Amino acid sequence: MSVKPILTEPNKILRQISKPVESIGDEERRLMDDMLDTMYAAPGIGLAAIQIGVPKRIIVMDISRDEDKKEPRYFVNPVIKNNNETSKYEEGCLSVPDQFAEIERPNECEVEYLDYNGKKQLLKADGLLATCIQHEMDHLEGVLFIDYLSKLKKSMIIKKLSKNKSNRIIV
Ligand code: K1U
Ligand code: ZN
Repeated sequence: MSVKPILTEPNKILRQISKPVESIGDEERRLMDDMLDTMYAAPGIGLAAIQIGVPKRIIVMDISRDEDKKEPRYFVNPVIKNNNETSKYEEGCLSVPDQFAEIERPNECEVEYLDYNGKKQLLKADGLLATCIQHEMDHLEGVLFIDYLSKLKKSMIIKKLSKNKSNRIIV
C-alpha cells in the first residue's frame, strides 16, 4: 500500500470522465488500498481514483472523526439518486488546495455500488456523507466544486492555483 501524489487544478486529467470497472480483482483492491492511504495521509475524508490519475469509477471515503476508529467505505461504479430538497455545506477538495466554498446540493441521496469485495450495496445517506458522496461522484464526471461558483470566483481560484504551481521549487 502506498501514498500517491494528488493531482491539483488546473490539470486536464481531472476533467476526464472516469470509466466503469469491469471486475474487481487484486489490481482494483490494490488501487483502493492506495487511495485510502493517500486520503488518510492528505488528510481528507474522500478521494476519487481520478485524483491520483486513474480514470476508473472508484471512490473511497471515511467521514468518521475518531482517529482510532476508522470506518473506510469503498464505492465501485456508484450510481446515485438524489432527493429534491437541498442544503448548503462548506466543501473543500484535495485537488483544489486551501480553497473552501458553500455549495448547495441535495441533502439526501441513495447510492447503489459495488463494495471492496464486489458485492452490490445500496446506501441511503444524508448530511456530510451525502455531500461527500455527491462531491466524489462529480469527480467521476470531471466536475470540481469550483464549477458551481460564479465565473469570477472560479477564475480567481484557478489563477491563484496556477500561480502557486509555477512558484513551486522543483529539485
Ligand atoms: O478532494 C476530495 O474530494 C476530498 C474532500 C472531500 C469533501 C470534503 C468536504 C465536503 C465535501 C467533500 C476532502 O476531504 S477536503 C478535506 C477535508 O474536508 C477534511 C480534512 C481533514 C479533516 C476533516 C476534513
Ligand atoms: Zn474533491
